Amino acid sequence: MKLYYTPGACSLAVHIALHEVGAAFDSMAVDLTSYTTADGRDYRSIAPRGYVPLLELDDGSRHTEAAALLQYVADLDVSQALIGAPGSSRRLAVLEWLTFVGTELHKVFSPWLWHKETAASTRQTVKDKLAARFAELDARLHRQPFLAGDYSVADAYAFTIISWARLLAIPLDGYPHLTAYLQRVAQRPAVAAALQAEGLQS
Ligand SMILES: N[C@@H](CCC(=O)N[C@@H](CS)C(=O)NCC(=O)O)C(=O)O
Repeated sequence: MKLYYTPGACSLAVHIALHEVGAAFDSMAVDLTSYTTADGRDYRSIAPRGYVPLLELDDGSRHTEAAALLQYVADLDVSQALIGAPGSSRRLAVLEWLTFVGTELHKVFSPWLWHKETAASTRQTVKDKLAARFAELDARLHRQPFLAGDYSVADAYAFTIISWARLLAIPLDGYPHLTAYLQRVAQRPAVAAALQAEGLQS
Protein backbone atom coordinates (compact mmCIF):
# COMPACT_ATOMS: atom_id res chain seq x y z
CA MET A 1 0.00 0.00 0.00
CA LYS A 2 1.29 3.48 -0.81
CA LEU A 3 -0.09 6.81 0.41
CA TYR A 4 0.41 9.88 -1.77
CA TYR A 5 0.34 12.90 0.51
CA THR A 6 1.32 16.52 0.90
CA PRO A 7 2.58 17.60 4.33
CA GLY A 8 -0.25 19.08 6.39
CA ALA A 9 -2.87 18.60 3.68
CA CYS A 10 -6.04 16.55 4.18
CA SER A 11 -3.97 13.46 3.39
CA LEU A 12 -2.55 13.80 6.92
CA ALA A 13 -5.79 12.28 8.23
CA VAL A 14 -5.19 9.10 6.24
CA HIS A 15 -1.55 9.11 7.29
CA ILE A 16 -2.68 9.23 10.94
CA ALA A 17 -5.20 6.43 10.40
CA LEU A 18 -2.56 4.20 8.79
CA HIS A 19 -0.37 4.67 11.86
CA GLU A 20 -3.34 4.11 14.19
CA VAL A 21 -4.08 0.68 12.71
CA GLY A 22 -0.41 -0.28 12.42
CA ALA A 23 -0.65 -0.83 8.66
CA ALA A 24 2.43 -1.58 6.57
CA PHE A 25 2.61 1.16 3.94
CA ASP A 26 4.93 3.28 1.85
CA SER A 27 4.41 6.97 1.33
CA MET A 28 5.16 9.38 -1.46
CA ALA A 29 5.16 13.15 -1.01
CA VAL A 30 3.51 15.31 -3.68
CA ASP A 31 4.27 18.96 -4.37
CA LEU A 32 0.87 20.48 -5.06
CA THR A 33 2.34 23.64 -6.55
CA SER A 34 3.98 21.72 -9.40
CA TYR A 35 1.94 18.49 -9.16
CA THR A 36 5.19 16.55 -9.01
CA THR A 37 5.90 13.54 -6.81
CA ALA A 38 9.04 13.32 -4.72
CA ASP A 39 10.40 10.80 -7.22
CA GLY A 40 9.85 13.23 -10.11
CA ARG A 41 6.63 11.98 -11.70
CA ASP A 42 3.75 14.08 -12.95
CA TYR A 43 1.18 13.58 -10.19
CA ARG A 44 -1.73 14.22 -12.55
CA SER A 45 -0.77 11.10 -14.47
CA ILE A 46 -1.40 9.22 -11.21
CA ALA A 47 -4.34 11.24 -9.86
CA PRO A 48 -6.17 12.97 -12.73
CA ARG A 49 -7.87 15.46 -10.35
CA GLY A 50 -4.49 16.35 -8.92
CA TYR A 51 -5.72 15.85 -5.36
CA VAL A 52 -4.12 14.17 -2.40
CA PRO A 53 -4.80 11.83 -0.65
CA LEU A 54 -4.46 8.87 -2.97
CA LEU A 55 -4.02 5.33 -1.71
CA GLU A 56 -2.49 2.76 -4.03
CA LEU A 57 -3.30 -0.76 -2.90
CA ASP A 58 -1.06 -3.77 -3.31
CA ASP A 59 -3.21 -4.94 -6.24
CA GLY A 60 -2.22 -1.73 -8.05
CA SER A 61 -5.64 -0.09 -7.79
CA ARG A 62 -5.69 3.61 -6.92
CA HIS A 63 -8.30 5.22 -4.71
CA THR A 64 -9.13 8.75 -3.61
CA GLU A 65 -11.52 10.71 -1.36
CA ALA A 66 -10.36 11.18 2.19
CA ALA A 67 -13.57 10.02 3.87
CA ALA A 68 -13.66 6.79 1.86
CA LEU A 69 -9.97 6.10 2.46
CA LEU A 70 -10.43 6.65 6.19
CA GLN A 71 -13.22 4.09 6.28
CA TYR A 72 -11.09 1.62 4.35
CA VAL A 73 -8.10 2.05 6.64
CA ALA A 74 -10.21 1.84 9.80
CA ASP A 75 -11.63 -1.47 8.58
CA LEU A 76 -8.11 -2.89 8.19
CA ASP A 77 -8.07 -3.21 11.97
CA VAL A 78 -10.14 -6.29 12.83
CA SER A 79 -11.39 -4.63 16.01
CA GLN A 80 -12.88 -1.81 13.89
CA ALA A 81 -12.36 0.35 16.98
CA LEU A 82 -11.86 3.46 14.87
CA ILE A 83 -15.10 3.07 12.95
CA GLY A 84 -17.43 0.53 14.55
CA ALA A 85 -19.03 -2.63 13.19
CA PRO A 86 -21.24 -2.40 10.08
CA GLY A 87 -24.82 -1.70 11.10
CA SER A 88 -23.92 -0.37 14.55
CA SER A 89 -24.91 3.07 15.83
CA ARG A 90 -21.20 3.69 16.45
CA ARG A 91 -20.46 3.22 12.76
CA LEU A 92 -23.33 5.47 11.74
CA ALA A 93 -22.04 8.17 14.10
CA VAL A 94 -18.50 7.90 12.70
CA LEU A 95 -19.76 8.07 9.10
CA GLU A 96 -21.94 11.03 10.06
CA TRP A 97 -18.95 12.91 11.45
CA LEU A 98 -16.67 11.93 8.57
CA THR A 99 -19.24 13.40 6.22
CA PHE A 100 -19.62 16.49 8.36
CA VAL A 101 -15.86 17.11 8.38
CA GLY A 102 -15.65 16.51 4.62
CA THR A 103 -18.52 18.74 3.59
CA GLU A 104 -18.83 21.32 6.37
CA LEU A 105 -15.17 21.87 7.25
CA HIS A 106 -12.81 20.46 4.61
CA LYS A 107 -14.62 21.84 1.59
CA VAL A 108 -15.29 25.15 3.29
CA PHE A 109 -11.63 25.66 4.14
CA SER A 110 -10.16 24.03 1.10
CA PRO A 111 -10.64 26.51 -1.78
CA TRP A 112 -9.35 29.31 0.37
CA LEU A 113 -6.32 27.50 1.65
CA TRP A 114 -5.17 26.10 -1.65
CA HIS A 115 -6.10 29.05 -3.85
CA LYS A 116 -4.69 32.22 -2.37
CA GLU A 117 -6.37 34.37 -5.00
CA THR A 118 -9.74 33.80 -3.27
CA ALA A 119 -11.55 37.14 -2.93
CA ALA A 120 -11.76 38.92 0.44
CA SER A 121 -15.58 38.73 0.41
CA THR A 122 -15.42 34.95 -0.02
CA ARG A 123 -12.89 34.70 2.77
CA GLN A 124 -15.27 36.53 5.12
CA THR A 125 -18.15 34.22 4.19
CA VAL A 126 -15.89 31.23 4.84
CA LYS A 127 -14.80 32.67 8.20
CA ASP A 128 -18.42 33.21 9.28
CA LYS A 129 -19.43 29.69 8.31
CA LEU A 130 -16.44 28.16 10.05
CA ALA A 131 -17.14 30.19 13.21
CA ALA A 132 -20.63 28.65 13.39
CA ARG A 133 -19.23 25.15 12.90
CA PHE A 134 -16.45 25.68 15.46
CA ALA A 135 -19.01 26.89 18.02
CA GLU A 136 -21.10 23.77 17.44
CA LEU A 137 -18.04 21.54 17.83
CA ASP A 138 -16.91 23.42 20.92
CA ALA A 139 -20.26 22.74 22.60
CA ARG A 140 -20.18 19.07 21.61
CA LEU A 141 -16.60 18.61 22.82
CA HIS A 142 -17.59 20.17 26.14
CA ARG A 143 -19.88 17.16 26.64
CA GLN A 144 -17.66 14.40 25.26
CA PRO A 145 -13.97 13.90 24.43
CA PHE A 146 -14.30 12.98 20.75
CA LEU A 147 -16.79 13.59 17.97
CA ALA A 148 -18.44 10.17 17.96
CA GLY A 149 -17.85 9.34 21.63
CA ASP A 150 -14.63 7.32 21.59
CA TYR A 151 -11.77 8.35 19.31
CA SER A 152 -12.41 7.48 15.65
CA VAL A 153 -11.13 8.23 12.15
CA ALA A 154 -13.49 11.21 12.15
CA ASP A 155 -11.25 12.75 14.81
CA ALA A 156 -8.13 12.19 12.71
CA TYR A 157 -9.90 14.00 9.87
CA ALA A 158 -11.25 16.82 12.06
CA PHE A 159 -7.85 17.33 13.71
CA THR A 160 -6.21 17.64 10.31
CA ILE A 161 -8.69 20.12 8.88
CA ILE A 162 -9.25 22.28 11.97
CA SER A 163 -5.48 22.60 12.38
CA TRP A 164 -5.53 24.62 9.16
CA ALA A 165 -7.03 27.47 11.20
CA ARG A 166 -3.54 28.20 12.51
CA LEU A 167 -2.11 28.41 8.98
CA LEU A 168 -4.79 30.93 8.06
CA ALA A 169 -4.45 32.92 11.31
CA ILE A 170 -8.02 32.10 12.37
CA PRO A 171 -7.95 32.33 16.18
CA LEU A 172 -9.43 29.40 18.10
CA ASP A 173 -9.17 31.17 21.47
CA GLY A 174 -12.94 31.49 21.71
CA TYR A 175 -13.35 27.70 21.52
CA PRO A 176 -11.60 26.29 24.61
CA HIS A 177 -13.09 22.79 24.30
CA LEU A 178 -12.16 22.58 20.64
CA THR A 179 -8.63 23.73 21.45
CA ALA A 180 -8.33 21.13 24.23
CA TYR A 181 -9.63 18.50 21.80
CA LEU A 182 -6.93 19.35 19.25
CA GLN A 183 -4.32 18.96 21.98
CA ARG A 184 -5.88 15.66 23.06
CA VAL A 185 -5.73 14.27 19.54
CA ALA A 186 -2.19 15.61 19.03
CA GLN A 187 -1.02 13.58 22.02
CA ARG A 188 -1.88 10.27 20.36
CA PRO A 189 1.29 8.42 19.32
CA ALA A 190 -0.10 7.76 15.83
CA VAL A 191 -0.73 11.46 15.32
CA ALA A 192 2.77 12.36 16.47
CA ALA A 193 4.19 9.66 14.16
CA ALA A 194 2.29 10.96 11.14
CA LEU A 195 3.25 14.57 11.87
CA GLN A 196 6.87 13.53 12.22
CA ALA A 197 6.76 11.53 8.99
CA GLU A 198 5.44 14.63 7.20
CA GLY A 199 8.18 16.80 8.71
CA LEU A 200 5.68 18.78 10.77
CA GLN A 201 7.01 17.87 14.21
CA SER A 202 10.50 17.09 15.40
N1 LIG B 1 -12.62 15.40 -2.61
C1 LIG B 1 -11.25 15.19 -2.20
C2 LIG B 1 -10.60 16.54 -2.08
C3 LIG B 1 -9.16 16.41 -1.65
C4 LIG B 1 -8.51 17.79 -1.60
O1 LIG B 1 -9.16 18.85 -1.55
N2 LIG B 1 -7.17 17.76 -1.57
C5 LIG B 1 -6.42 18.99 -1.57
C6 LIG B 1 -5.41 18.99 -0.43
S1 LIG B 1 -6.23 19.02 1.14
C7 LIG B 1 -5.64 19.07 -2.87
O2 LIG B 1 -5.06 18.10 -3.27
N3 LIG B 1 -5.66 20.23 -3.53
C8 LIG B 1 -4.94 20.42 -4.75
C9 LIG B 1 -5.66 21.35 -5.69
O3 LIG B 1 -6.65 21.98 -5.31
O4 LIG B 1 -5.22 21.42 -6.82
C10 LIG B 1 -11.18 14.44 -0.88
O5 LIG B 1 -12.10 14.62 -0.06
O6 LIG B 1 -10.22 13.68 -0.67
